[in-house]
Amino acid sequence: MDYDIYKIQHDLLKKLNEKRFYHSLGVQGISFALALHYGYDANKANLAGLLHDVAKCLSDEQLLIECETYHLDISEVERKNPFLLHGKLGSYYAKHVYGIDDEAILSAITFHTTGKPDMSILEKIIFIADYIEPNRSTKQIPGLDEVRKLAFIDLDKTVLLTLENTLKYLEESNKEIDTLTVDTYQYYKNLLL
Ligand code: DGI
Ligand code: FE
Ligand code: FE
Repeated sequence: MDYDIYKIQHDLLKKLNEKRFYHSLGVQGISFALALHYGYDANKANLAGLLHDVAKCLSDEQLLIECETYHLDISEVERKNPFLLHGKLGSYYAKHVYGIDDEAILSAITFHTTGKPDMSILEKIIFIADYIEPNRSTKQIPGLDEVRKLAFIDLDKTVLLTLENTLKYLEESNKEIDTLTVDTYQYYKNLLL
């Protein structure tokens, strides 16, 4: 695997707004660290972390149009909440714009928002890194410091805690919840019983 990270970063500077760009660098760094910590390929995690939100700065309309153009499946929930598609479309970009054919990376990007039951190590790393990267603020996320500590102790427990927080937030703000988010939560809850 030999990608020019610097070149991809430079390209993301054009595709993303400033806040999203720094967020992506934050996720890149913490994904790299988590991978080193858990004995996973750190370069893969680095690349997946950097690219996870590559399709985040598209409008709802653009997300729907592009997903239709590239024949990516759009569920009912996604049609009503198109931002949920940025993982799926991001994965498509990773493959077709950046030439990444590593399925582990592509899948980690696809599922980074909802998670999925029985995630691979890389999927868990990206899912968690997105939540705990250094630019996230303690004001935004309750118990962020604890989640950050836990991430370096137990990935499964951290996935569960992240999902608990996310589902609570979604319920409180009356947002529509994707079945995959609930399924992932149930899976990790049962696993850790
Ligand atoms: O793209 P980011 O903001 O870095 O992070 P993300 O891709 O994890 O998206 C975070 C948002 O996604 C957060 O506000 C919670 C929301 N989310 C996660 N699962 C669901 C969801 N939103 C809805 N409506 N439904 C879900 O199932
Ligand atoms: Fe995202
Ligand atoms: Fe993100």
